[in-house]
Amino acid sequence: MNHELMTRKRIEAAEESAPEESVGDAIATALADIGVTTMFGVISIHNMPILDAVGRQGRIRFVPARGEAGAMNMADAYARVSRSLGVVITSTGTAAGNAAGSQVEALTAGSPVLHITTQVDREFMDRDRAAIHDVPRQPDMLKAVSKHYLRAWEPAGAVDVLLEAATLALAAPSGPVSFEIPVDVQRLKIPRRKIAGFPAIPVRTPDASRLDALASMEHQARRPLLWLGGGARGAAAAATALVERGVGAVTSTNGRAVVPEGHAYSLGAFNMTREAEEIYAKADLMIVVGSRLRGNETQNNKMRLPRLAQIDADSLQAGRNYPVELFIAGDARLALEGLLARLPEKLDSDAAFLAEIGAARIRAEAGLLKALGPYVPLAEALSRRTQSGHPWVRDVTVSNSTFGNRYVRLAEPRLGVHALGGGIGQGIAMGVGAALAGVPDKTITLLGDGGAQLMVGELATAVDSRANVVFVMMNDRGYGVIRNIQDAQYQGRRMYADILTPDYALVCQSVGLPHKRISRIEDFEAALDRALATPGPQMIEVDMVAIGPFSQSFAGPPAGAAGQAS
Ligand SMILES: Cc1ncc(C[n+]2csc(CCOP(=O)(O)OP(=O)(O)O)c2C)c(N)n1
Repeated sequence: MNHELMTRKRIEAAEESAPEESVGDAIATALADIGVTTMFGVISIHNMPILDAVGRQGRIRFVPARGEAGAMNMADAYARVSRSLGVVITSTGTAAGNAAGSQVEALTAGSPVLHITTQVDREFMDRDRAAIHDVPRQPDMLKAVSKHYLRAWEPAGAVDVLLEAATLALAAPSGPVSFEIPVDVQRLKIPRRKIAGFPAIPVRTPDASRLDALASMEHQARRPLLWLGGGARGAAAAATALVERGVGAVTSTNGRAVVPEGHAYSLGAFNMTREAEEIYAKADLMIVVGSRLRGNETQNNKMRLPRLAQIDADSLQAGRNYPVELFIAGDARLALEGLLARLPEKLDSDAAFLAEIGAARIRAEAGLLKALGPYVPLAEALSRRTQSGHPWVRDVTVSNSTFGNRYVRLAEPRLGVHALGGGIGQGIAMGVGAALAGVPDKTITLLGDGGAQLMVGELATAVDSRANVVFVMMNDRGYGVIRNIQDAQYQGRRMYADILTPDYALVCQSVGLPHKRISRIEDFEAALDRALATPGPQMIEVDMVAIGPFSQSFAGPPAGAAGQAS
């Protein structure tokens, strides 16, 4: 060991046993103490007291993303797949702003993400004094994309504010929480302290008399259905038990696999098909659990649904999109367990109705396959693999809107990650975050060539972090869905959709990412198996120009329901 290194080690050892430590060190310690093992972000002058401590302490794996948008997507996907807190750290100003678009997605999906961001020194903060990296109304920006926003004003309270932010992110309805800490606060000293694990997360217990009322509605119903959303992800066992007793099920895209996707009494996520509408027309009760009944899954709330009861952890969501006869505020799992306790082992449901549900799903699946044309073997190969437990991450691309979102089966709800808010370009980073979330099976990530261009830099992060992910890029050279919408609604005027697409073989080569281009669909399955069997990131590029179009073109959601169907 050379002299300089020995001196540094001695100083570090002395600092570690000192009764005081910097707030930056205390933040790093507290995160590790509450169980954070991985965090994502970009280092910068305003967060270096924290990240230097993270590095020195060596208790948390820090994944350096190439941009804050990617870092946020990584933390979001990590949170969804690990079912724990995702942590991202950014710098103040532009850096926090870069994360904002991806934080919209975390907010939409209700992901428990802790966004640690910073501020200029307190004497310049909020005053428009033109400090470097300053944005005078940063809190307004953060509040707009956060479930909650908290600032650590003083060193003495910094760790407690951090713990509160982490707790708020996880408490249902979960969501991203921004924690802002000025850089001068990070440098100040506070007494050393040890945190004994994660603070208790408050759980909202549903009201017993309301559950009685729901049980009596259920008793009267002969053709009951559950509509399960992302908020029901933690209630899979209770939801499945209800289905076993004779309640049919349908899920939102974010609630997929809350009930096993191939269950005979489940429509899966085929929730807006003609077959589904026929089932809704026959049902005499629908219990909506943890779902927003989103516009792109209900024809902008025009789709006819039966008599509704609703369970949600957020009482502000009561009847927001459809009028409901009964609303129960509370935790989804506790509410469904409470309902099970009030119902007989076997419900007196109409057996013919239940049988029709599975049959309707099979018809809907067959209809979907017909629309895929040459891509049927690809969809089938992916579905065969994902069913065994691979995380299935998808960007907004035609292949997801058609088959990825509903046909390719999930083994568990947490294994499905997609851009719920419809924003393109988040798939590469989400694939990295999902791959680092501790699932042994390799992550499979579906990309479009247009969206991928927003985040090519994160391919370097995938390689650097040795993320165990296969990227499947559906390359139709341009914005396919936009072209389809232009054909359907704008007399084929191809404005701004035929963009230059990089040569992804060269892009991959430049960062050392193994790449395989497929020009014949029959080569896909073997390439997928090879990529799954080889550790580390891999890219399979599907040349859609060579293989040809889908047999039915997908032109987005029905006109009037703005945005890309997801
Ligand atoms: C952040 C964001 N910007 C713009 C859009 C509009 N948009 C929706 S799909 C799309 C094209 C995506 O192209 P690609 O990734 O190649 O997938 P494809 O449609 O070809 O399947 C665009 C620009 C969007 N949804 N999100």
